[in-house]
Amino acid sequence: MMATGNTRFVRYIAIAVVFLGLYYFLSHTDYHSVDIRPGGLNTGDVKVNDGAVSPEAPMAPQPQEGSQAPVQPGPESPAEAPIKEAPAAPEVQDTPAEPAGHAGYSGSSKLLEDQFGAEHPLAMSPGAPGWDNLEGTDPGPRMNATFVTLARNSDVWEIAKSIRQVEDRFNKRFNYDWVFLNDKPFDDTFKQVTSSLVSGKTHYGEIPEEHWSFPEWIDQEKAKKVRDDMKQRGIIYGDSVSYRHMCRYESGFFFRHPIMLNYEYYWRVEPSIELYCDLHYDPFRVMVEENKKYSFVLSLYEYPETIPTLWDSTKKFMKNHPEHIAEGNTMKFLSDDGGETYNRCHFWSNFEIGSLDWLRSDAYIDFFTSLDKDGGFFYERWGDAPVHSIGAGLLLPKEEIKFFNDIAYYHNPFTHCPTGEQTRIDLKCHCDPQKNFDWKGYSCTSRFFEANGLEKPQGWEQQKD
Ligand SMILES: Nc1nc2c(ncn2[C@@H]2O[C@H](COP(=O)(O)OP(=O)(O)OP(=O)(O)O)[C@@H](O)[C@H]2O)c(=O)[nH]1
Ligand SMILES: *[C@@H]1O[C@H](CO)[C@@H](O)[C@H](O)[C@H]1NC(C)=O
Ligand SMILES: [Mg+2]
Repeated sequence: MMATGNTRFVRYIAIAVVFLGLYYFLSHTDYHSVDIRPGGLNTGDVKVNDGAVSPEAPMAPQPQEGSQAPVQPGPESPAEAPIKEAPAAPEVQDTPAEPAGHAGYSGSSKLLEDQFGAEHPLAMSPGAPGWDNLEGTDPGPRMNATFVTLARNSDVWEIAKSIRQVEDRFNKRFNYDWVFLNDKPFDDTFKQVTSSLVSGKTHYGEIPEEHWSFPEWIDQEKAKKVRDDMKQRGIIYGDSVSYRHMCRYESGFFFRHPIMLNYEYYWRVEPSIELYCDLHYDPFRVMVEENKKYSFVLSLYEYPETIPTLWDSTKKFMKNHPEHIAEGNTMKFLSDDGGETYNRCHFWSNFEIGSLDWLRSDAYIDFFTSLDKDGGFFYERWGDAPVHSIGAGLLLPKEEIKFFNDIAYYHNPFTHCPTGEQTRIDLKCHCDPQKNFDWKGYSCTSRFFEANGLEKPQGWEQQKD
């Protein structure tokens, strides 16, 4: 009697565990095709390299070729998954009817906000409902958004470090997708390591050649002379061809990659960055609710040697396309003489949360296309940071650009550590406030505040030098 009962009990548990494991596996894996919309923007034929190892029959236990330890939990070892993984996935138990991270998702971010936002208001400050809930999956709505990283295979360990911090401080509760883009195919190590660290789905895209090469109107000899000259003058990345392709790609193409067409908002993450504070709320949702199109955490002055004629090209664009220049824009951030000259202020674009729909708008595309025709990505060394910044500054009304004080961030050599002692304690920050760059002489963030009539956070005077 007793023995029979026990056996049955054990069998029930075994079945339950297998199903949980299977469910966890299915809801955390995206080794199938991305839904890529045909047509739309002119992106050419692109090979989308989606998913990691053995996309066919991912259910069958696959022996790993040339394997080290299996870095990836679910997919490679489904036989182990139930025991190892199921208990560590509380979201599976919380919302058994919905895939994790996409509960109730339907339609555009705005629509979704109207449908579900009221039940789960953003936890913007201590004491707000949900503020103390930093475990488990966030019950609120998700935006139509993704992380995006441009990287080489050799960047794997530095991007792994970045991902881990983004996950620990934010995404483990939100499970947003992560798109990786590369001018070469990603290798298995890159895919295994990154997909094991990201809590959302991962997508791997190859960049079409026409987005990572010299356009036909570029004079190769002239471009080469510039690189030699810049090398002599010791300008950073001045002699690099790939750095120029990278800057042009980030300026004008990443948001048109077929995989990116599936999203409305992006958060750009680079290798080797740090995130220093807990994020209690979803910044994508802040962008949607506050109707922001572009955001930053650090700003500074550009090296003049890299952009001698960028402002001339910008003025030409403004003259040819007055219809794209926003009323109430942020020209004051970019120019001290009403647009005559550029003061070289720019948002540091290695961090960005922004609207893909804005980058895909006629206004921005016309702006980029006009600059691209002038050739400065190759005849000089225009960076994507001043290009995005001038675009945002002129094409958007100033209310649509956001400064995220709460997102503490480091990319060599600058730190944004939130101003305000109480803020840093509330957010469990581990950055040194003395290193905060915001109010120092070489930062442009003061100018942004002044241009927008914003009040600087308490304690900023103490961090001036
Ligand atoms: N696929 C690919 N990615 C690149 C290439 N060059 C740069 N990247 C990526 O583009 C982004 C910017 O490049 P970085 O080398 O970080 O440039 P940076 O931030 O100006 O300079 P650092 O101070 O060196 O970080 C990073 O995410 C890189 O991984 C390249 O040739 N191919
Ligand atoms: C997200 O946005 C993209 C781009 O606008 C759109 O094509 C896609 O259908 C949206 N996805 C969802 C699930 O609404
Ligand atoms: Mg970098």
